Amino acid sequence: MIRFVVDSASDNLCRELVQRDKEVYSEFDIRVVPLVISTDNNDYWDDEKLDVMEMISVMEKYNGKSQTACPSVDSWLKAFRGAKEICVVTITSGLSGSYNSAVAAKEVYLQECPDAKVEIIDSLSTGPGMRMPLELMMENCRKGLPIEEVAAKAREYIKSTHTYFALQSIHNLAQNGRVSKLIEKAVGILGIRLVGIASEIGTIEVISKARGDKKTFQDLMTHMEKNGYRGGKIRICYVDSSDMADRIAAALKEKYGEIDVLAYPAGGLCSFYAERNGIILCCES
Ligand code: X90
Repeated sequence: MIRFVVDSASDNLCRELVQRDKEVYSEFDIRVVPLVISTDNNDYWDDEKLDVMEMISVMEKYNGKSQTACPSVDSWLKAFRGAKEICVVTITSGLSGSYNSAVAAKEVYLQECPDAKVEIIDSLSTGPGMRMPLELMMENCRKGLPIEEVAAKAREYIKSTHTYFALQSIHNLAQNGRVSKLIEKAVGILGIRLVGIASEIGTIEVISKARGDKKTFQDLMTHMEKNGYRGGKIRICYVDSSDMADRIAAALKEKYGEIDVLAYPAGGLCSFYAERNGIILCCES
């Protein structure tokens, strides 16, 4: 059986999802490797014990510097050990060292276990953009496809999806050098959201600065449709803003009929960067 290993940017450990996916978790061998979010006083491991909303509230009051760290080679290795066939999905290599760390772990693992097969997939995205290829891999695994094909299809699939986001604050992204200071200045103003898309190389690309919920919503929809969305699958994670996610889901259902859409709270890593009222959405095309 293929073991799936993902880093915690995939939101997989968010309590609601674990609860919801109980059967999936018992059917497949899934391991989640945590990233860590740190302040001068605290390390928050992004695992099932993390109280995400509590962390967000502390961060909002905290004036010092905070940062994140991707999984070490060793923590990937620990998650690999014992498996013969492994498919890994990482957060985008355009913003994190997680992919490189997983690749390094693969090299070590193949020394230990030369006949193992390890496929590392760069999601070029985060959150729902990691969950979507993972779901596809599970379907193809159920169909009995060999690991090479499971991975190849996931890589192809990633090219046919888009990740969008709408963020009310990009303080943590800017503080950690993931967006330019110039972009940061444009947000910060009350009621303005930065609407953007994951670029082809998995970095942050700005679409617009939207004032108010209605405009945010319109800008998202316009770009999704412009880029080819026609009623395919959608996954959304949100930080304390299920209303925006529900609204998007309802509008899409009205237009396209019964679509496959699922919204859930973001895990620790995505919540830290997307911040309160942020949403990240991934859709087919
Ligand atoms: O290695 C690490 O420390 C993790 C660094 C993660 C950096 C950014 C995560 C961004 C999360 C922002 C909106 C979605 C962006 C779309 C992906 C290109 C949320």
